[in-house]
Amino acid sequence: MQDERNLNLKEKHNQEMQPHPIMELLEDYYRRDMHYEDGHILGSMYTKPPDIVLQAFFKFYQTNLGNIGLYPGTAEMEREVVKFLLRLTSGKEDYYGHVVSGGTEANIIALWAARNIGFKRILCTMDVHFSIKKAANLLSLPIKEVPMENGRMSSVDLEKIVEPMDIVVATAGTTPLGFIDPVGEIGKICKEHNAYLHVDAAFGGYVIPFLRELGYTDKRFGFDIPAVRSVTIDPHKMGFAPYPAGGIVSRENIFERISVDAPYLMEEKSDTLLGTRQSGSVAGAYAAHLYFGWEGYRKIVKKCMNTTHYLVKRVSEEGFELFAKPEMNIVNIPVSNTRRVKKEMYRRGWGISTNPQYSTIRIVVMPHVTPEIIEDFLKDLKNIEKSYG
Ligand code: 0PR
Repeated sequence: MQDERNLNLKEKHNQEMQPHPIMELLEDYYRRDMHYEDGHILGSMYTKPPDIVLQAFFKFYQTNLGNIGLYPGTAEMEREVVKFLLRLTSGKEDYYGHVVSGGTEANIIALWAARNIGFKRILCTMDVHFSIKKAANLLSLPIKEVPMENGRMSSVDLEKIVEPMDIVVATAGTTPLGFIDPVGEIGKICKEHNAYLHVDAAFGGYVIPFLRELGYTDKRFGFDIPAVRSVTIDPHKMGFAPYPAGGIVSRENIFERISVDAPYLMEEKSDTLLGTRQSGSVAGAYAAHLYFGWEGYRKIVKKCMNTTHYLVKRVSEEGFELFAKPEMNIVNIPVSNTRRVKKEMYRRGWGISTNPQYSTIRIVVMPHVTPEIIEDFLKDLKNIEKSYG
């Protein structure tokens, strides 16, 4: 009897200790992926969130703000997250916003609402994120490219091109270079010509306010510029929230412009693009805001900028050029052949992205990109570039 009980306990223990066969199978797949913890992903605007943030995510991972009436608690957290986004974008507490699946959905919602208000054509630069092109295609809106000056939208050219009822998309923290379009000047032009101004600050929204406080810039990008009507700002980039957490905030209620009736739901309407919305990430974003706080985000931006400057210094010491002086924590290094370097670096375990239009590789200096990682990376990059002379 005693023996039998011991055996059962032992079996139970074994079961607890042994990974489930399904997990063993998944482990194989997991091993083939890259992981932020390894520090070798250098081309993404994401980093592993702190444990408490992941706990928050898993506590709420079955909530679905697509049926908001069932989840008043999560809905209130969404409002708290939006309040923080409004603080980052110099908005007022009674402005509008949603946590959505990412910058792509946020940009689509803004342009969808603008089109429904009556705006007719998109003006943006070549460096705008490709989600704007998706939105234009979905919404059957024509796009016209505004030339750039030093990698930023040229307000002189914008002034020549813009027409009433255009939608101007300015980017605060461009995907390829991390540059800030001159949103203040663009705003004046939009006001004069009755154009809608949307700002894509998906990445820069959690960076620029702190760059300002740290004295790196005096640029503005948010609602303190009167023409700005909506801003994309993503918690799952420099907000360190888990995917999927994009953000869209607006001065007027743009959401009622895209709202549809959903009579079978508790709240009987839907005013984002998606139906079901993974809302664990709303709790994740809220937890990240509580965990870091304003001061915490400023410290991280400071750390990322210090590492950015370290990278810039080491790049030139190692005999590489720098494509342009970084405006935030994105650095571009010219290479001989972007596609080959990306492939060769991947073979050596690095996840980098490239800007073929500038013949550069692009490093997003997230907190997991440390000086030690930079040293290893430069060693490999040097070897690859040397081997191709
Ligand atoms: N706006 C800007 C300025 C962006 O840089 C991005 C994405 C978006 C909008 C779209 O955001 P979602 O991807 O959330 O829809 N930029 C990221 C980047 O280039 C996308 C990304 C993320 C790419 C992780 C690769 C990756 O591994 O880093």
